[in-house]
Amino acid sequence: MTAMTLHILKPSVNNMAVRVFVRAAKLNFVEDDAWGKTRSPEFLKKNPAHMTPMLEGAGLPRGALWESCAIMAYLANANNLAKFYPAEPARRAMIDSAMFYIIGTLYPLVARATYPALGFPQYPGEVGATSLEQSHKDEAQKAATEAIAEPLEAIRQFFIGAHPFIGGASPSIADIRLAATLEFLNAIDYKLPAWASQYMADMESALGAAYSEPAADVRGYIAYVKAQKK
Ligand SMILES: N[C@@H](CCC(=O)N[C@@H](CS)C(=O)NCC(=O)O)C(=O)O
Repeated sequence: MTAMTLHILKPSVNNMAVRVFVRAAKLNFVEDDAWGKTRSPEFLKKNPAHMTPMLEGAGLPRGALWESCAIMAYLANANNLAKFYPAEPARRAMIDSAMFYIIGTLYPLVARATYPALGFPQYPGEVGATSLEQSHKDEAQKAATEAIAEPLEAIRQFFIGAHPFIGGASPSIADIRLAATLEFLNAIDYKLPAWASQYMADMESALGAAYSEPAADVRGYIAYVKAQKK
């Protein structure tokens, strides 16, 4: 089977999620580092949203697919990987619900809390992207940081419960998305609750190099950014 191409940006946790998944699932892929290319005419022709991760491969109706969770769900479906994304509708719905909650509620807070420290641009309309004084931006960043605890606890209570992972005994694509998201919190030395620190350790131990290798790119970027500030 021809290898699919995954266009990626190494410091990004949105990208890390898919990079971990394709390794954990042992899929046949090649990675293209899209650094500096996402706004090029060639890339925009394939993907007008200029977003990575972007999957390119045979069988995709428009030739390309973006959004990390959609890519993982598609690849799990296409390769019958029920271990990562259960086929039974109600169990699958829980994974979908967790992923949408992570992407729609948790990640925007993590982005507002960490992007200023990471040197990433914030989204239009957010305080951090305005010309307001720094004190307002600091206040917004603090509010976002404080708000992270609530969705995190909801995820623990509702999706993880008594099991080690959202997927139950083994990590699902929602777990991969959650763990990758939490990696960025190291940029602000966020103190995770004890259960979440244990969860992160369990994820890395369950997935091994499939997790550690892409995580090293994110961690390396965070270490670089922190070193610049010293
Ligand atoms: N919700 C998307 C977010 C993707 C995203 O924001 N990608 C950023 C990197 S973190 C990107 O590719 N930016 C390049 C650009 O916009 O030109 C996902 O989970 O895949």
